[in-house]
Order: sequence, then C-alpha cells, then structure tokens
Amino acid sequence: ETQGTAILVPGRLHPHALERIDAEFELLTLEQADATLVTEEMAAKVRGIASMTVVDAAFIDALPNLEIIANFGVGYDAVDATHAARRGVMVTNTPDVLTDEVADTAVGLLLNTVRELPRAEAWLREGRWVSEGAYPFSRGSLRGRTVGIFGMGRIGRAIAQRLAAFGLPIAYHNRRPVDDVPYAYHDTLLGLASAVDTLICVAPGGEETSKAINEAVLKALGANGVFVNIGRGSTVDEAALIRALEDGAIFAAGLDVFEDEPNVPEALLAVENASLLPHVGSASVATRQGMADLVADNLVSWFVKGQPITPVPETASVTR
Ligand code: 8YV
Repeated sequence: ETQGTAILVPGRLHPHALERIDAEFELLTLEQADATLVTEEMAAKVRGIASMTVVDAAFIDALPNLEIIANFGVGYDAVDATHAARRGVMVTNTPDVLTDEVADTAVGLLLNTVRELPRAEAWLREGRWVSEGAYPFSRGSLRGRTVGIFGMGRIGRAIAQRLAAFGLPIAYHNRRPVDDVPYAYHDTLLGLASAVDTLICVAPGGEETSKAINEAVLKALGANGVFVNIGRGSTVDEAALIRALEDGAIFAAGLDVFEDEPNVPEALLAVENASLLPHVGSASVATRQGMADLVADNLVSWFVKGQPITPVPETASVTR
C-alpha cells in the first residue's frame, strides 16, 4: 500500500526521516514549498508531504491528490492547517517524543539567564579567573521567584513539574483552564504577568498568539522580571522586548526562538542581560531521531490503516 505512493519533501528534512520515507514510499523532493515549482507530474502523483517548512494554502492547492501533511515538529504554525482541514487534508505533528527534552532545555535556559552560567564559563575560558579572580556574583537567582507559564500543554506541564520540584510557586495562562493541574489559572496573559516575576512562553505560534508578549505584559513582570521563550518568536513583540531589556523594565530574558530565525537582531546580541540559544529546544540526536520516526510513522499509519498517530486538532475529523 505504501510502495509507489509519492511523498513530497519540500526544503530540508532530517536525514533519518528522508531515509524512512525513501524506503517505504516513492520520495520526491523540491527545493522549497513554492506552488510555482510544482510540475504536472508532481501534481498528479503526490499524496503526502513531509516537511519542516512553510506549507501555505497555495502549495496545498497546487497538489490536488494531497491527503496528508506530516510536519516535523510539535509546533505546526508553518502549516495552514485550517486550509488543509477545508480541503480534507490531514495534518500531523510530533508531540510527546520531544516533551521532556524541550522542558529540560527551558529549565537550563532559565538557570543560564538568572545565574549567568554561560558568561561565567566564558570568564573561565578567557583566562579571567586567573587574571582577574572570581566571576562577579550573579545579580539574579532562581530563589524566591514565582513562575508563570503561558501555554499549559504537554510541554508547559513538564516545565511546571520541574520548577515545582525546584520549590517555586507556579501559575499559568492558557486559552482554557486545564482540569488536572494544581496551579493557579489566570484568564488573561496580563493578569498572569502581573502575578509573577518569571514568565515562560510555551504557547504555540500563529495568528492567535502573534505578539501577545507585548510592552504591557513585559512591564507587568516588573524590574525583577525574567522572560523565557522556548515557543515561537512570533509570540513576542521583539522590539518591545529589546527596549524592556535595554531600559531595565525587566531584569533579563532567555530566548531559544526569534522572530526572524536564524537572524537575531544586533540589539539583542548587544544587551548583557539576555541568554540566547539557536533554537535547540528539541535538538538532541535521540529526540530528533524520535521526531523523524514519528513523521514517517504518521505517513505509514495513514496509508496502511487510514489513520495517523498524531493528528493536529484542526484536522482530527479528516478521514481517508
Ligand atoms: C523544531 C520545534 O526545531 O517542534 C517544534 O515545534 O520548534 C522544533 O522541535 C522545528 O519544528 C523544526 O523546524
């Protein structure tokens, strides 16, 4: 059932995902997900997409026999899932397999931010421990902080569990309150930001959350405020964040994601009170292998059983 079924991979994809798709299906590749690059042969053949790039409505419409888009990543803001649902096209993502990895990264980034650990290591490596003595005491600490989590999904919960074990009180904002968590719910992001001094953004990207972390939210965190983002750069008004860091409206920020990756604004590189990572939240060999397998497994399950493993909510009711 899968042999001979054409799967299109536009842009780059994890090599293990490519290998699996090549072994189980007919693998077609395209430089990028651009509707004008789709040949007549492709349009006739392609029944599935595996990708980690933007898949917009025009690209979906250029493939009339498309049945499924398997997104590499739990965040699928790059895929127009609403349009896919309208067209009866299934969309899958890669939840669960990366939850603990990303939560671990979030805690590491938070510690790096408040305790300046990367700067302290640079101090040692630059020989300054020898020439100048001890690294200055970090002005920040995790001790005494109250944590707000924006996005109480799988990863939000995993972060909350970890930080609760660190002895910190936890509160959260989410579209809806979550039944089975013991943390205080705030029905607005501004309300949450006013109640905490440490805000961790795990919310999905997309229109609904675009620039949700704005000047008012950052101000509400206060001068001791710390903002950590391991969700999507689009969720933050990056210019407002830079101003808040520059003028001391907040204390510090730890960022794994940015508005225009891989381009990080000079102004962010220039501020001392930011810890910056190149979108490595899920990027261990083992976790990326698990994500690649889930992409391939979703395609196999769809074409063999007529059901994917991890459909996104927008397309949960799409059937073959
Ligand atoms: C990936 C991610 O780097 O899962 C996600 O949502 O952001 C990361 O794990 C990304 O999706 C791959 O492009």
